[in-house]
Amino acid sequence: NMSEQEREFQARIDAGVKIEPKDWMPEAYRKTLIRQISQHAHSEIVGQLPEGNWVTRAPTLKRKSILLAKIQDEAGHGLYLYSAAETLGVSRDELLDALHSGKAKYSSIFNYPTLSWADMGAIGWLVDGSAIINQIPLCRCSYGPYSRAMIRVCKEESFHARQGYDIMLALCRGTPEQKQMAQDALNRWWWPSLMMFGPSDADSVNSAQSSKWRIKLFSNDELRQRMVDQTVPQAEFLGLTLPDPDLKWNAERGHYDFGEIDWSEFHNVLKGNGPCNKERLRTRVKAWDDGEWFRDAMVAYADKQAARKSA
Ligand code: FAQ
Repeated sequence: NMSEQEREFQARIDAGVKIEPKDWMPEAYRKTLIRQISQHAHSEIVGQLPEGNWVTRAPTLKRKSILLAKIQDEAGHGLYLYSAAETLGVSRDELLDALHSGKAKYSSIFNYPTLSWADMGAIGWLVDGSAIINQIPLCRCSYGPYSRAMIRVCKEESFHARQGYDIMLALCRGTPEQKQMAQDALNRWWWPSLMMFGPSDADSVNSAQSSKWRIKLFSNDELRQRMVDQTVPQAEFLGLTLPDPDLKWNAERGHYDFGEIDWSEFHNVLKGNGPCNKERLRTRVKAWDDGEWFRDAMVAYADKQAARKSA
């Protein structure tokens, strides 16, 4: 029992027409987009923290400047995405409140610790690699501002993935200890990276509606499979082993079969009980509080300029 307006809206989506901020849209479409885009923005912002831990410990000046540039890109993606969410009628303050009070979700992946320099390699390779696989289709999603934001974001993510793989390559061509560091990082980041794609299709509550609205163009499991198929040969080239005894090429399917994901771990991280959830949130809130004087100064300056102009 769709209304006439809803039928027209769905017809535009089916015809591949982009929905723009001032167009009529069902309330649930608006809500779903605010949910996904804001979670995505929060992920970019919190996602700076695990890598931020390694800026002062990067092995060379070159690696340090690359890592800094990458982390700054993530900040830019976050701001871009908050702007896209704001076009849907929500304020940035509301979104940040939800993040800082622990109400909002952000990607599970950023609740794992970064124990060695090799983790910078594994994150770029696997986490940014997964982000690209998830986000390339979003460049064609139905909501104009989100789809356009994704184009630049994906270009930058591909630089991030390359720099990560380059770190892994350097370590794997180094001493046996360095190669072992790379293997250890891969062992720890592999399964959490597969969890980034979300619950299995059978358990994904939002998938059916989001697909209808072309917010999702491929299912969680389809994209996860794409990630596995793409990454296995890359691991082989590095001479590293993926930590999954069930991983095997399936000629009939034309894909790699892989083992069962530990969904209890996934749900535990989503509930706030992952290894670093509390630390990440604490660090994020502290950064926000520490920046208050600066935000206040900006507002005071803007007020002064405005007063001068009207005087
Ligand atoms: N972590 O019904 P579905 C990056 C939630 S990349 C936490 O399948 P949906 C770049 C989900 O929100 C990472 N929560 O949901 C970077 C939902 O909860 P809700 C960010 C998760 O939305 C790299 C519930 O579970 N990328 O930051 C996760 O249809 C390196 C049920 O799930 C994006 O956000 C998870 N892994 O599909 C930065 C991409 N998975 O809201 C720094 C855009 C699921 O009902 C360094 N987002 N949940 O309470 C999406 O494509 C989708 O939102 C999915 C989830 C695929 C993540």
